[in-house]
Amino acid sequence: MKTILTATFLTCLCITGNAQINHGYPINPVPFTSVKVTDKFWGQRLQASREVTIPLAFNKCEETGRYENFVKAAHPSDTYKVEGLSFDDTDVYKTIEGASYSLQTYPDKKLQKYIDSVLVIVAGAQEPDGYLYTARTMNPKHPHNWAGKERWVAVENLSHEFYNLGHMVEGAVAHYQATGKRNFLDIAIKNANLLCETFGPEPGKIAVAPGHQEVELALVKLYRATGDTRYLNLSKFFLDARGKYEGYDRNSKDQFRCGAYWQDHLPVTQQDEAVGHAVRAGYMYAAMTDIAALKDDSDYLKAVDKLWNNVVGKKLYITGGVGATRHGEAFGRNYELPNSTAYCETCAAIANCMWNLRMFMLHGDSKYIDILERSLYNGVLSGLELDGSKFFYPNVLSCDKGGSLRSPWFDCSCCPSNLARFIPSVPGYVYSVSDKGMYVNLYGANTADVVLKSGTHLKVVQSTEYPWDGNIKLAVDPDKIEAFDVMLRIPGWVRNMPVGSDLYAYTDKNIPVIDIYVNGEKVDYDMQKGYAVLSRIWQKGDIVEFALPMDVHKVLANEQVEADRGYLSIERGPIVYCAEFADNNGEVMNFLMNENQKFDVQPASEMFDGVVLLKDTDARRIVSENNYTTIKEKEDTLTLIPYYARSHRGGRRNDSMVPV
Ligand code: FUB
Ligand code: ZN
Repeated sequence: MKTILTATFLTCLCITGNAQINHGYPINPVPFTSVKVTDKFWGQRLQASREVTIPLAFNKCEETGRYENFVKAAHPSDTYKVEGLSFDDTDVYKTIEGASYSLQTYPDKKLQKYIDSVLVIVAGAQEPDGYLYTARTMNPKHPHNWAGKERWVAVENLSHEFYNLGHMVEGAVAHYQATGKRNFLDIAIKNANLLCETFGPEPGKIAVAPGHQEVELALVKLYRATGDTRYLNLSKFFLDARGKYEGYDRNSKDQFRCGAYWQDHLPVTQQDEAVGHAVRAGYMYAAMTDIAALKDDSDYLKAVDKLWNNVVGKKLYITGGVGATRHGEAFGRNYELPNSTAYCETCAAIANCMWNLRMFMLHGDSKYIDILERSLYNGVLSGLELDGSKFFYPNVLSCDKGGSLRSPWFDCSCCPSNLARFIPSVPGYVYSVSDKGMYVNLYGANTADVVLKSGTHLKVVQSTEYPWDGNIKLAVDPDKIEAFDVMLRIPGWVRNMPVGSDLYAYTDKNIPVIDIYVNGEKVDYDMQKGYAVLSRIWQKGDIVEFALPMDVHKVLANEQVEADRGYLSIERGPIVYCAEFADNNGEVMNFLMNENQKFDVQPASEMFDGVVLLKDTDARRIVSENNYTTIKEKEDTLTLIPYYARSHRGGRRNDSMVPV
């Protein structure tokens, strides 16, 4: 017998129009603007993002004085007390980024006008040479206490000057691509140019390693948007600068003093274990993957491969979340994956998706999309209230009775604004193209206009009830008859490979054969790197059909994960499940599980946003009787809900999250 794995619950872009942009990768995602979501699951989330999350984040920026910081910076005074966090500006930038994505699919003049008005105050805060950092500019004599006395002296520490610029650039590129207007892009370019003039390997310039990575991947985006190679070179320069700083005590056991906290303990090409702050790491690994691809750099390539193997082999939660400890918001030791104290910051799950998309674009292997999908449906969505109005910062895998509830905002609100920008970008993760043809990576009902590398346009219509049902129908309509490959991802959860490492394994070892039909006829296909490759001459009206078996899997963690010994986790399709008090007579910790346990699959369209429940009507739990003198097993029904849907029915709120 195994006991069940948690308490309150239990876990058991580039973007313009339709053009393909050269990412420097052999595989390019189909821009999200070319993919129109037609299903309920993602349709609801996109709508909530547009109607709730983005307006809420803008309101919070106003209400909490984030806009006012820009106004103050336009009229500095040594009477201003610089409050909040040194990266509060980024919530404004990230929300503009999300709103810009939203504008591309749902044009909205009022929203565009609102953003323009915000950009007026942002522009007002920029110093004449391009520097833009309200935490200093509003009161240069007494800047924020993380800012350092002078510009950039604390950039290797907590000033976040480069982190702010990174989010500014990402927001500005998105805004430019959405609107064609340069009012944000020019601000970001001016600031980025100041960096190019100030930092770099040339004599007289400063060499530093940014204390919070983000600017590196943003500079790559700016390079792609402008073609200016200075940005690409500066990105690599910042990455190469890591591991050289002498200010740390490398032997210190305190992670904040040893440089590992911000991945500055070794040159990036020598890093092979994911350590330190998980969001910093995720953004850095994403940027390293960009450099590996764009500069064709084999040292970078080897490093990201090793880091990926470490994360996926030893440091990944079953939810696709990363970051085991609140102390330093950081990765733990290998196999250190506690459940009730898991950190799993929402931003880290987002960073994990961003990194894994890039790894796929580089290698064309579905194992990266498996991680992306796992993080997306579980680690990321768990951070978001179903109606888009509240957020989790850490995402624990188990908690006490009553549990915790999502909050509308935090003192440190990185996660809400990250969700505001990430969710509208999700349709951009569905399809990709290479010289060979089209990859279908994520499943969900949508229509897409895919431009192959040959220039041929495909109208693709995907029909499915995924993630609840594995039947998938794909209409592929090329505008001319052409030979190419359609590569269908056969998820790891179908192929007995939950995560592409031995960190997790299913108790059942079945690998079902997937029959694929084109125009009603069963076709042969090759399996390559996790894709069923359909090579044929395609023509208008071709229909592909197949079914991904949605078995309920019981998952065992590697024995070395001490926290999971004796526990099972349950999943079906891409969804990780949990048990919550509300469905289980107020108690879930005492259920017993075994490897032969069977679950009924019960659609519950009335619950949450319409979910599928898993029920075992023959489950057993341990109860005590006679004032704890007798312990016995009792039959009961165990009900599981999707992990992402937990914490909607009571608990405590914690709005005061700040970095530790
Ligand atoms: O430091 C900026 C952001 O605040 C980090 O990415 C989050 O982990 C939070 O600490
Ligand atoms: Zn965050």
